[in-house]
Amino acid sequence: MMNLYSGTTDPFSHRCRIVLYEKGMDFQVIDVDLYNKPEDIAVINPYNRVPVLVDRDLVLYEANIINEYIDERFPHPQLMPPDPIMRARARQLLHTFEMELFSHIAILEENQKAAEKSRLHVRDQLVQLAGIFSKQKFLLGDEFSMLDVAIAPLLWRLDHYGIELPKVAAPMSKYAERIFSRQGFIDALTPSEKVMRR
Ligand SMILES: N[C@@H](CCC(=O)N[C@@H](CS)C(=O)NCC(=O)O)C(=O)O
Repeated sequence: MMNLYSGTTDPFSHRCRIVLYEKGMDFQVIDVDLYNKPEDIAVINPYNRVPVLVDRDLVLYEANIINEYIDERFPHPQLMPPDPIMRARARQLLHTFEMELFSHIAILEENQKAAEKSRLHVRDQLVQLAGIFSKQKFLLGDEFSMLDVAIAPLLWRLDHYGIELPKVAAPMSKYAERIFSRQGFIDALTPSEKVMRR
């Protein structure tokens, strides 16, 4: 059985939990309190961070790497596109999300002075992305994919991060609700995450 070491409020661990629950497979989530981190995390991940996936002899860290492994081991429903060109584009976009969204989330959590600039940057990026949803239901088309998994923990935490979407981004808010109503998403929320959003 796969074991996921997962931070109870960590957006990256949240991504992996979403994939595990969307796949409906057998796994165990081991809750990690980031304020009181057990020493064994540093033993299995040289960067001493969560999430970490342990599947027998295989130990993986980095949320997107873990998620691609789970997607390949349990291909139904498939979350990465089957076509190599589309899959490469999806990976490129996953990288763009890290650079343009999640690196700014790290700044706003750690550096109060730079926080407002990062909030505005994330808000503007989400406003730009909102245009996509006039044509399709999810980021890569009409099917839920790994791109939706990657952005969902951020959308869930917008209030928590103090980011307010303007009216022009209403399609983004509707898209977020579409994700939040999925059973896999609901099941993946920890009690601490459930109270993050009013
Ligand atoms: N790029 C990594 C980011 C993981 C990460 O930054 N994890 C943080 C929590 S948000 C962590 O475990 N930090 C260690 C600590 O807070 O002690 C991933 O995608 O998994």
